[in-house]
Amino acid sequence: NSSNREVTLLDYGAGNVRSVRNAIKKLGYTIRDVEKPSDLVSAEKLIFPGVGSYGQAIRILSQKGLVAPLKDYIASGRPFLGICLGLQLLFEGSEESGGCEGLGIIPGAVTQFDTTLGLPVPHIGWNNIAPTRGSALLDGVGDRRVYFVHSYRATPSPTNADWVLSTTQYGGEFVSAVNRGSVSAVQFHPEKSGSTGLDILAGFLHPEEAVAARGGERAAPPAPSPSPAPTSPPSGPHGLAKRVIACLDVRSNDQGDLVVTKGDQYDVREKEGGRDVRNLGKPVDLAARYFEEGADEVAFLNITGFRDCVMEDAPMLEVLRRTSERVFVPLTVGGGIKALTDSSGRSFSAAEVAAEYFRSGADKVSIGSDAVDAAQAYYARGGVPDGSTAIEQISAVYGKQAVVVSIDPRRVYVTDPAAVPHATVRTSKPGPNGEEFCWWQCTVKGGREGRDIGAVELAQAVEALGAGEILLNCIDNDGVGKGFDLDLVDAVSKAVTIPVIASSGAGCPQHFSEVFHSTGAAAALAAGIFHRREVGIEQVKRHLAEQNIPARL
Ligand code: 1PR
Repeated sequence: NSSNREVTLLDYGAGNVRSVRNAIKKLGYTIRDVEKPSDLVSAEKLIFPGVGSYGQAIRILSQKGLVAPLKDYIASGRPFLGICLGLQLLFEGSEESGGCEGLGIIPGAVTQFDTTLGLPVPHIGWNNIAPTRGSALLDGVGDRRVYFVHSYRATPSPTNADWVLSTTQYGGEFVSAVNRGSVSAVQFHPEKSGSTGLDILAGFLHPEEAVAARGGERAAPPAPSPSPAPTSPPSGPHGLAKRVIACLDVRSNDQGDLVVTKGDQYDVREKEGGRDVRNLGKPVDLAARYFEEGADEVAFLNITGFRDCVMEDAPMLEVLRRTSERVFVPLTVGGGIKALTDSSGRSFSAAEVAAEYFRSGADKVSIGSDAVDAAQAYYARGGVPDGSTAIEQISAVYGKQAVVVSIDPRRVYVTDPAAVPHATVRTSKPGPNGEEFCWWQCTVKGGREGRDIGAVELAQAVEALGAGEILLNCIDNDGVGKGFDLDLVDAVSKAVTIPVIASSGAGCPQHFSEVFHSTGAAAALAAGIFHRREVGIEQVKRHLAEQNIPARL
């Protein structure tokens, strides 16, 4: 007998739904898991977060005997919410997994985003939704951005117009939410969409209360006939926001406590006194503060991760677990992600190491030193992927959107580009001896060792190996507050098609607009100015909006 604060979760075990669980709990609900087909028969409110690939989802649901009970549940008129793949599976089928049949509840097929339009695929980030009619799910929140991560999408057509609840632009219009009767589904991730996402989940879990909390009335009356589905506001090819990311460099201090620290050009020790590790606060509290202040993502970098064994790094895993209960935007964790052997001699693959972090609440892992080795080995093999690297193995299991490569480059000036084997650029800031060219040397172990590979070549290699995003630091600019290295961000973002996160050097809001105006960066990350409360995240966002740069406010 279920209380009205209980929701059933259909987690078919193909991936991590920890953040969905956390969001449901945050809204005051308890979760009952579907263990067997009869649990669907007795469910009174069902959430179906789709993870993994389309074919795999259908295969597992069939093996577990859940397809027919799920269809019966949906037909029964009891409340249903599908998330991401949980929306796509309602359609007739998908191009993904070599053309695969879906549940066939909504007319139409799911297809891949057009990769020839010059827009990065997967579609990752905060985009707009344009509701086609009123609903408890989206009323009062339809003008706010939500977080998407996907490569396939359903498109609106006259045959599914009575289902379409909102559409979104990304190189064309796709279906971002559907609803008919008590059946709803969303392509975005409400559990990662900040307070907007929690409001949307609340609109599903307790519609009456949620609508009252959002201002009492349903915002828009139901449209008489939504056919054909209307188009989103004219915002160019997409309304994807430029992301602002707060980064927490974490390490143990000399007393052994995990603290947020921050260096200047990677030196995290106080300049005076006993040269203690700088302590800027507690990781979980600071991350929660950034979530509340509007960070689009939060990143933790365990800066001594190259020394530690993740499988024994209980404090960092605990930080993630506790953070993911309070932070409802994407969480990245880096430091020490690679295949390793622990002190008892047990070996773990990179995917197993990453799995430990994903289970603890991370949405993405960031690979630093190991990516440099991987890129060098890739070029040594003549530019052929061989499946052996952490990047390849983790992206094969969790998708490329879950794999970030963090680059720690240092600027090297040259007078004659022909004299070095690296891709150089003519720099806007000539060197100390008037050198007009430079390249950026990659380093490992937090800048301690330089390697004979440039940041541009590294970025290209890791894209080929299956990384989904580049976190582009710059040792020279780190903590200096004079702005991002625009030459570097420009060179790397031109060299790859995956999103590039500009990092290191932000000192004021103008540095963010500068990097977005003059480079192809998809996101910008800062640490020191946020930790020291010199600049607020909201202040950065407002400045971007004033500069006509799309931002999630
Ligand atoms: O090599 O896979 O174990 O990963 C280690 C990770 O730790 C890498 O992502 C590497 O960038 C990071 N790291 C290692 N040493 C340091 C250090 O500072 N001594 N921090 C370090 C990197 C750079 C950014 C920083 C921005 C913005 N920190 O994270 O937050 O530069 O700072 P700012 O806004 O204050 O200028 P592996």
